[in-house]
Amino acid sequence: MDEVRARNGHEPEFLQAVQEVADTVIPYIADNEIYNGKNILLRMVEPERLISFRVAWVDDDGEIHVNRGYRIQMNSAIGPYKGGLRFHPTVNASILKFLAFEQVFKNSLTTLPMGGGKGGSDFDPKGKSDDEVMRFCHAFMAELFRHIGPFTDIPAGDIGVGAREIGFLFGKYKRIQNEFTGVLTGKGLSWGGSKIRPEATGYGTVYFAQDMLLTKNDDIDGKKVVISGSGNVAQFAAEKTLQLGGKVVTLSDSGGYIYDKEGIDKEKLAFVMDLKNNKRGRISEYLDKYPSAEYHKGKTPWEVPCDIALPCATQNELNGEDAKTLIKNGCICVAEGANMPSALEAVHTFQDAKILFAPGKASNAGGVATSGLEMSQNSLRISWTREEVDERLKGIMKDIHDSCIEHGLEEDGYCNYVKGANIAGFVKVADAMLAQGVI
Ligand code: NDP
Ligand code: 2IT
Repeated sequence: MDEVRARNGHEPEFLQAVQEVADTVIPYIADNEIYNGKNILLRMVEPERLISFRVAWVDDDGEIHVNRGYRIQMNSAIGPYKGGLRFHPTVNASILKFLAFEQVFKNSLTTLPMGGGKGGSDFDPKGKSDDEVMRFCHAFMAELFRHIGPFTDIPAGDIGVGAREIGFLFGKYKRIQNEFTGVLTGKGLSWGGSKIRPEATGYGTVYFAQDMLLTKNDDIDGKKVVISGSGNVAQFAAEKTLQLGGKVVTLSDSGGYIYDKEGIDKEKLAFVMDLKNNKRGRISEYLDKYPSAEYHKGKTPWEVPCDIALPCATQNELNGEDAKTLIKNGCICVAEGANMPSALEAVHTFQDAKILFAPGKASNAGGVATSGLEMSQNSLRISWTREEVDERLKGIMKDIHDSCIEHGLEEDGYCNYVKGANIAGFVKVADAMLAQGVI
């Protein structure tokens, strides 16, 4: 860690992600001779390639803007780089390096042959017209195209990058390369996309929560569920929770959260999806339609009593105090839909209380796993049915859960899913790196 800190001291999110892995993987390396003296973890924390580039574009008033674009190609030991693109004003090298680092372990856990990468820009899509978003995406791809390809690096969506942005990015790539290939995932169904990919991260998170609860002979039916975020992951986590008989009482965005004690049912969720995806509105507008709900401006939903918490917005959105409040109010299970939403102190608080806690790299892996299934379908030039993709997704989430149990079960029977996910993810990548020599 000293060497990692010395080299990356100005990157707090990246150091946090590395620390969490180091805490569990270093003891494992010490116990397993084949990894000794090979400096594998030190190699894994250095990106294979870090690309940063200018993105200049013109707004609707003819004004020129400059944003910074990135692609971090972290590790390709077990497959081509794979991971999302994030468009958000907070994007910087630290955030993308933490996401790319997590992605390496997550992709390894999926059982599919994918390396890890992440990219994006400090561009803010909020308040921009469709034409402005298109011009930005085209300008972004005008540079990114030379660094990616269906056998090299396959980007997808993340915060601020959904179906609309993937369409513009794909169109530009195809135009420049004169090639129709599966270079991006999250594509539309009529041009190479996979069924269930939009749903996959949220559904997978809930399948994982269900697998965890099953170890206690319990399930989601009848449980009160608090969800943060109201974007892609939150929406489909809510949908699957409802299908399994759970009661969703909160959703949020960066402005605050809504609390609907009667429950956000199917009809109310359809309203939220239209509000966020088509009208690009704010979650506070939920009250215009459902005035009996409460809006808590500037707050996160962790103060609402619940059985299950699904943080699905962004990194470090749940701190140590929030974790204590959740436990005090009876929460028994936390599955992360977002990447690193729980601060380290919160993770330790959950683990000390011995409640079920799944880190994002395990519980939100259904998104990238289904991206892997989209790549397979593109290579085969066929498309599987909804049922077929959903069954595979369920199977992958169960396999990830089994891997966590295999490496994370402690003597008293408590499963440390963080340890399990880190070690299981590490072993596959480390073995490939050993086989490939000093690279
Ligand atoms: P979206 O852009 O669809 O939605 C993001 C949601 O999180 C919005 O409700 C947004 O609110 C909220 N949010 C974003 N930044 C902040 C912030 N700083 N504070 C509070 N709320 C915030 O993104 P996704 O749903 O795709 O992504 C959510 C999380 O899930 C991210 O951590 C992402 O990395 C992770 N993830 C996504 C996957 C995918 O397939 N899409 C796969 C695996 C993980 P607002 O509108 O106000 O910004
Ligand atoms: O964090 C993630 O796993 C994603 N944003 C999805 C990546 C992908 O390639 O589907």
